[in-house]
Amino acid sequence: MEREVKTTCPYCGVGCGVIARTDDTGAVSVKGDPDHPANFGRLCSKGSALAETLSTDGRALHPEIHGKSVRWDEALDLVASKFGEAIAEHGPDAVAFYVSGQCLTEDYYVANKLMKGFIGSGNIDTNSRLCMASSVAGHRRAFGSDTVPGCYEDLELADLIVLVGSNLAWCHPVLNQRIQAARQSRPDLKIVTIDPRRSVSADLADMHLMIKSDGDVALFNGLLAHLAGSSAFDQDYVSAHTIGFQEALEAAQTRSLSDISGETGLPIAELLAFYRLFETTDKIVTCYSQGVNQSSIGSDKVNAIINCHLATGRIGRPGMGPFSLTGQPNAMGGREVGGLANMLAAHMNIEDEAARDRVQRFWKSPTIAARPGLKAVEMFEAVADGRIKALWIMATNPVVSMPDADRVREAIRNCPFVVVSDIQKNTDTAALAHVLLPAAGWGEKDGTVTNSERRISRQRNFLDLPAETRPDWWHLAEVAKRMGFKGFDYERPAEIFVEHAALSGFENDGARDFDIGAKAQISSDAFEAMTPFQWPHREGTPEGATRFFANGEFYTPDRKARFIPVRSEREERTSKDTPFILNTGRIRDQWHTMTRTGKAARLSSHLAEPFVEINPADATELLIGKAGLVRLENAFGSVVLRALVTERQPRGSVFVPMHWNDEYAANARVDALLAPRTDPVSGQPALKNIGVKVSPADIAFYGFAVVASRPERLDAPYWAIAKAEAGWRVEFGFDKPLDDIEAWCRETFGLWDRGEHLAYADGPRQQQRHGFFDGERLLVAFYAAPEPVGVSRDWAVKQLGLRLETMRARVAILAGRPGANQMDPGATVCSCFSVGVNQIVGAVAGGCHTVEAVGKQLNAGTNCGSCRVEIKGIIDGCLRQAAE
Ligand SMILES: Nc1nc2c(c(=O)[nH]1)N[C@H]1C(S)=C(S)[C@@H](COP(=O)(O)OP(=O)(O)OC[C@H]3O[C@@H](n4cnc5c(=O)[nH]c(N)nc54)[C@H](O)[C@@H]3O)O[C@H]1N2
Ligand SMILES: Nc1nc2c(c(=O)[nH]1)N[C@H]1C(S)=C(S)[C@@H](COP(=O)(O)OP(=O)(O)OC[C@H]3O[C@@H](n4cnc5c(=O)[nH]c(N)nc54)[C@H](O)[C@@H]3O)O[C@H]1N2
Ligand code: SF4
Ligand SMILES: [Mo]
Repeated sequence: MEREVKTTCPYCGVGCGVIARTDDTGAVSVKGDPDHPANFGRLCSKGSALAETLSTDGRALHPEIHGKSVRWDEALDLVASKFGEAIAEHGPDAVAFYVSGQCLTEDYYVANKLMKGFIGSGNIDTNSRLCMASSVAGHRRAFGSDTVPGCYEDLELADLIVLVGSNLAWCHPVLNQRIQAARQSRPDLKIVTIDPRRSVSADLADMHLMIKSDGDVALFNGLLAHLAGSSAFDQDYVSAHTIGFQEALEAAQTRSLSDISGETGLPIAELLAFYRLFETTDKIVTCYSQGVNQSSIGSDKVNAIINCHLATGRIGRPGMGPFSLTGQPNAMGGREVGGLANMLAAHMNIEDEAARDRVQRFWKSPTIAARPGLKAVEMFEAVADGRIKALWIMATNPVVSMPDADRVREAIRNCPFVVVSDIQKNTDTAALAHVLLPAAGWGEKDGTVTNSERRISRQRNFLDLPAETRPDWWHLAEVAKRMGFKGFDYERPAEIFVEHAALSGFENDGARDFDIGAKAQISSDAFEAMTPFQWPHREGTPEGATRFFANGEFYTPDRKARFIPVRSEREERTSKDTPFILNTGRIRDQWHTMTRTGKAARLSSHLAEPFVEINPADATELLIGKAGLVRLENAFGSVVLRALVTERQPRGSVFVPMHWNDEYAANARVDALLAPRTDPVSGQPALKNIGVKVSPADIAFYGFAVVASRPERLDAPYWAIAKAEAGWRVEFGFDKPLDDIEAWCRETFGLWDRGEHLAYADGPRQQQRHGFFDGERLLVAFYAAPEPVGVSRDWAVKQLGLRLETMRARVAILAGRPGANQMDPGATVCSCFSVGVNQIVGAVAGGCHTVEAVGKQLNAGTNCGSCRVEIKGIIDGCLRQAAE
């Protein structure tokens, strides 16, 4: 029977509403929920491809101990007894939980309650430490609470949006779509992007400040000094609702304009243009993300931004305010429950004795953590030096995503007892688990998440739990019960949610920002039917849009905000041996460590390989050819990646996506190169600025393969594999030519006695082409050459699914490109409709000179719209070429 369920996207912090439809055959399709106030029906490429990531390929389906399936009881008993023993022998601080902004609020709540209230340690931290900690610290320093003052509507109401260290177009695409739509109706809406590289978001901006890495404190201090003497300064607001302006101003004034120009790398004229725009526009929202947070001076960057909004009173009013964009679907929910090691619960401070007493009374718990626990980087250091005897990792993949990733891997490997709760079996982290607990994934689990604008939405299940998978809260509650703790007899998420809501309102009386007391009494049915709402939602108040701080009322003891004097300076991270700045981040169609998005062919086609973006002049100087392979290294580690030579990258700096890992590439975990260096206030690691050496990789022979089934093991100095429609595509790099390619292929691709073999070698250019067929079906095509292989990848992968009836068709595979009568779509640009660059070029040649016209003809860019900038670039390029 056909069924539609309203749920929420499990990827970014925009928190889009999704309608999942299951048809008679059980097939699932998704569309945007037109009634959800985050997206009003829109979705991005990742959201629209959700149904393609639901297969049980690679799923963890049974509890395992040392890789062997066991009964749940056995696994849970072992976890409870190992944690119990470690605590009995070494005390509660000898155990730790490392959880995730991808846990639902209910999972998170139970994890925090168990660790802080029952085990009695603060040692629960989360991947949000790598993500939101500097924002949390900045908010708490300025506002006395971790409060995001505004809401999404402000982005549409603003006249100026400043994106600081945010690639919104790729990382919060639906917010970008909302802004672009607002701009269509109000072309005066200006956008400024502040980013050391020209991201796609910078392409969309009216002004791009190509700032030096970590130049932001200088930039915003300069802005504060500028505003102080301008008409934009709001003396009334500053006097009535803040303290510390003078000290902050003095700190800001220590730099002259030319100092700021030096520290930011921006010409004075550009600085002044930005400062004047900020001065003369009233309705400003400053959005910031990881270019701000993931820095050794991240908290100061946050406060330097907030200072400018406080000084102009532009906060908490429609169209105005500082806006921290959250990364993960439930980064906010995790902060609400107190999932960070230095928080307690429900936005109460762990250092506050009265708060500890209040939470302990509420939980009726035997104990309460007396002090903050270890923050992520410290936690893995404690694992490495043996202080942590038992570690539970849930919904995060630290072997890939933590800085100093090789050392983190060793630490986990050597830890006496490691539990991993994950949905996938073979992640780089799950591979090291003593006990693997199979978790329910998106579509199977049930609970709530909170998005960037403090809106709480339901994630609902519409699929049965596969095999023995169980939700994360259940893993935790079962272990808690087995450890002898009372207060974990939950039967469903609704019971956990109402307890969390009750704690938020408990002895609150308006003293704490986070209060959803109005939901403390709701029934399971009401929870089931709950529609998205913003917090706060105090008992006895109506639901509605909420903003904070237009009239002060901050959460400090005197209810005034604090200006924070910020004096930190940008530090040079490069050296003679490591002269390049390594910057890292995200691409449009992959999510973090790819455990889900890597399953969708559509999402793997946009950028199918780990790569390093490098400026053409640097590439030339280092003798790095177009599509050559490059080694990046420093004292921490090394990686090998494909060169993407591009003007988007400034000289002296390279950009690498964070996504690739050992499941998808030989040696591309970029976090192996990152120092475990953190912001002193927030403990957030600096993931965007480290020195590296860049050189051509020692590769003498290249290969490219399309294969019908994934090879068990790949062995080459360089390989990278990506899902394709009817199989996989694999890139190779070897340090010397292969002697016997047929034998190598048979061994690598498991074609022992199978596969009719066709081969072609091009003598002078030493190109080799091999095809292996099972009747009319292509099993493997392998192309090799002494230089990067010039095969049409997108054409080649399409051949996997075809019936190659004639010998002629099979021989044509060896050509590596389509025949004269066939179209080569070229590299995918629009992943929603699988439209390639050549098709777009064709449409332009045929007279489509606007993005809309191309959309009409090919559908490209008409769904999520994330590729519209790229399409425009292709049109512009074609027209320019035609004009030259
Ligand atoms: N497609 C996709 N979307 C995602 C995610 C994903 O994995 N894939 N992950 C989600 C998560 S968890 C997060 S946290 C967000 C992150 O969202 P973003 O923060 O927007 O993404 P990043 O690419 O990490 O970094 C943003 C930009 O910061 C710039 N930057 C680097 N150093 C500096 C600096 O010193 N100053 C300034 N001003 N800018 C700098 C980088 O060049 C980069 O373009 O994305 C969320 N959305
Ligand atoms: N170099 C560099 N490193 C970075 C960053 C960067 O910009 N640059 N960004 C940092 C940031 S902001 C973030 S947020 C992190 C993200 O890094 P991670 O959290 O490590 O990345 P994910 O791939 O999202 O990991 C989620 C894991 O949970 C599993 N999973 C999915 N759903 C569920 C579920 O319902 N239950 C359970 N138990 N498991 C589930 C997935 O299979 C996967 O293994 O990376 C950080 N690391
Ligand atoms: S913007 Fe995309 S990834 Fe983010 S919540 Fe919406 S659909 Fe999901
Ligand atoms: Mo994040």
